Amino acid sequence: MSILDIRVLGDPVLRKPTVRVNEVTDELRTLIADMFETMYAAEGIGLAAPQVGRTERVAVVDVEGQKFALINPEIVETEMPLEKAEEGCLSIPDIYGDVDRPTRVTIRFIDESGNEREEAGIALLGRCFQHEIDHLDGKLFIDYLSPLKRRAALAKWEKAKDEYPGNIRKVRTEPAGAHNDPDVAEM
Ligand code: K1U
Ligand code: ZN
Repeated sequence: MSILDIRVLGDPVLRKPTVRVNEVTDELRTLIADMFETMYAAEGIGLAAPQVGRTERVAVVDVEGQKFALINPEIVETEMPLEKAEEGCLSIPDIYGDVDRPTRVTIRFIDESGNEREEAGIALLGRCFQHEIDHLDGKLFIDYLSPLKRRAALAKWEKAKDEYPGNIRKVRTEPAGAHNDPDVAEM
């Protein structure tokens, strides 16, 4: 398995709609395994294919042990009211904003075994399903912010984006216990 580079805001791949998958192959399962590994290394709860430079309609999610590989996911039902909560994005590091989303969603997708499934998600799981499906449609959480908050988020990003040459975020793995330890050399 491999940890993949994450594409950050400014990379056109994040704005391209994805292409539906026709067949669940071993190559696709390898991509999914790599996406899970990358998501865990980056300490995220979800990751969509465009975030690793791919155009397949595929995402992975793990919210509190509820783990899903989502192939061709679609939202089939949403339940109101809207609920506001803070979101971040592995492709826009250190930028956060409140997003209103339906409280509960039902999604339909194909799993890694090729079976069609439906799952309902509330709270963080429902939010994560929506955030990842948005990625697959070229949409980012900052698109939901008010003009004022979006401008502030983009101004903050302008200052930070030079840390990511080529719009690439290298995800590092840390040996256990190395986090914030100045005596442990960076890998
Ligand atoms: O797709 C991504 O960019 C991953 C993103 C997913 C997400 C975050 C917040 C709400 C909905 C979806 C992240 O995982 S960013 C990391 C993060 O914000 C987070 C991590 C652990 C618990 C809660 C949030
Ligand atoms: Zn995101």
